[in-house]
Amino acid sequence: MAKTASKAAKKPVAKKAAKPSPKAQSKSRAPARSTGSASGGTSGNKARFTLYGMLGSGPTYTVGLMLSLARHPFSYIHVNLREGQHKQPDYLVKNRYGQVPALRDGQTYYVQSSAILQHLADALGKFDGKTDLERSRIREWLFWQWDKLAVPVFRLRARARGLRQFGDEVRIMYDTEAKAALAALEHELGRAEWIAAKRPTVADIGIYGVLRYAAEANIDLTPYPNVTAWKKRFEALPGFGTPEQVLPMESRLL
Ligand SMILES: N[C@@H](CCC(=O)N[C@@H](CS)C(=O)NCC(=O)O)C(=O)O
Repeated sequence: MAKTASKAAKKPVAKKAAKPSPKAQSKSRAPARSTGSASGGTSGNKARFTLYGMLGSGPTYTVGLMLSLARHPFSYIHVNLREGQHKQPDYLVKNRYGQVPALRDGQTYYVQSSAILQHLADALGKFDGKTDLERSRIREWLFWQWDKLAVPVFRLRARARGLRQFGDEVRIMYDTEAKAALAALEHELGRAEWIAAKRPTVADIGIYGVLRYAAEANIDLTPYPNVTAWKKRFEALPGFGTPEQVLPMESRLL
């Protein structure tokens, strides 16, 4: 956790690794070889997990948030998107899509934030579904989130930050899409406290990782009282942290 983060976080990430599930224990823990690259070497890195990402990235935050909520410390490598590090061959071997985040677990790199969430839920035995039906619901919501919610919210946020340019017609289209997605979520959260089960799961974490940025995308959540109440409940979970509390600005090896 970044210096500033450790002070501000309500309940910072535990210093000791959480006890892994038996499933997780059977997985390789051998540290990956150092890349020695501009994308960040991991020489001397003792942590099981290394997150590659960027503080401003919502999908990177989602993965950091999961690790924070699971009370699992992680090393962090800052990937400089402005300098195009995410398109360099030494990063592309970690993430074939040339995007952040990537998560190293032992010798293996995992990519796509929703897939990483599911890997972590499985590996750590936390925020997962307890039955096949719950796990299926979680997958549904994580697919829905990228299909209907994340795209309009992140595009509008990128426009507001000057990272993407498009006219009012497109802005209105994304705004309409975001509102339709929020209406669906509002309806669902009128029936249950958490999105996919009777307790928080990676579906909540994935969706929170998008809605955290609603204000930056100029999306007002006040017309959605169930969503607003759920957001508050989520922020009260032990281990919760804001992006600045969860992600360091610079690389950090444990
Ligand atoms: N679906 C991907 C989205 C990742 C993504 O959009 N990452 C952005 C930063 S927030 C990125 O790397 N953009 C650079 C690019 O796509 O070239 C995930 O969930 O991991």
